[in-house]
Amino acid sequence: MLLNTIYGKVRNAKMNTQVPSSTSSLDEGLVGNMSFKASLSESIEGNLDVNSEIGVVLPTYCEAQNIEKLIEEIENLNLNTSILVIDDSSPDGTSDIVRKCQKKHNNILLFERPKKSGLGTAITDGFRIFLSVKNPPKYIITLDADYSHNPREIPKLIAPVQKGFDLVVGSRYCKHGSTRDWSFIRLAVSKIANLLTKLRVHAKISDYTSGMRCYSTKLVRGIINHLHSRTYEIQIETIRQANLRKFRIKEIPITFVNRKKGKSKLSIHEIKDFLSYIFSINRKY
Ligand SMILES: Nc1nc2c(ncn2[C@@H]2O[C@H](COP(=O)(O)OP(=O)(O)O)[C@@H](O)[C@H]2O)c(=O)[nH]1
Ligand SMILES: [Mg+2]
Repeated sequence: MLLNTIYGKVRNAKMNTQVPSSTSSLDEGLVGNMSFKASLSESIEGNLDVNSEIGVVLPTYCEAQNIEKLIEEIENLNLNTSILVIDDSSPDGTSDIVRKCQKKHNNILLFERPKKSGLGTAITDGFRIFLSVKNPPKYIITLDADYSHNPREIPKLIAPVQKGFDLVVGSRYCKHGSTRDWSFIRLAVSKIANLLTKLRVHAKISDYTSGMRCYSTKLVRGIINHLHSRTYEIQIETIRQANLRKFRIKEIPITFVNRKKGKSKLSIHEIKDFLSYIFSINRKY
């Protein structure tokens, strides 16, 4: 079950020369079976011999104007990272820009899915891939790829996880957190979503929908089989599952800046999915 989602989406991706010819870099236990293992390693472009302390998952749909600058800034942090881009065959050529970055840096993986399949499944596919490599990273960061999250705030997120927290959420709504350049409507939608969530999920945080986070790999392993979100509700589901399992959660302030390039992918359908998830939450499960 663990990797079925990815397996269902495996396609004949263009191979990068860095992809190892054997599948030995994937964990047999997590990947499940040999044929899947082969399919997965053929679908991910880049060097699967990941041996980094930090895995960064970047979900992208039409982020051609943002992705290169973001990758370069993450590289410039000089942390021990592997960057995994989950792109949904963006028609603006995002994946080709990632391939260009791969020629410059050997720590970039690209998983190109055949069609737009939602932010939620992009994040869980990213988790599964990092859990499946032979040496999974200790920490997994998620970040929007539109530059709303400042990569220079990544070290702030990692520090508490290094001290024993399992999930650190970059929060716009705690003391010293902020949002910039968001429309009144967008801020109102976000605040209402957070208020509704708080009534159902009782984690001690103020921003349930922020996409900038650091997870311990232990937490991701503990909740992966309980994540079923297709779209933006993944942000709530991860916190809810972590909270139910008594993992330690903390938030730290971040500044969220509305994207300057490209368009938001949050559509009315996604808002509907999001609301129906919130209203379907049973407090006990
Ligand atoms: N792979 C993938 N990424 C997505 C999808 N929808 C949104 N994203 C990415 O998720 C991040 C957040 O989306 P965004 O449109 O900025 O949402 P907003 O910040 O809530 O307006 C961005 O990096 C998007 O490119 C999707 O269906 N598939
Ligand atoms: Mg955004």
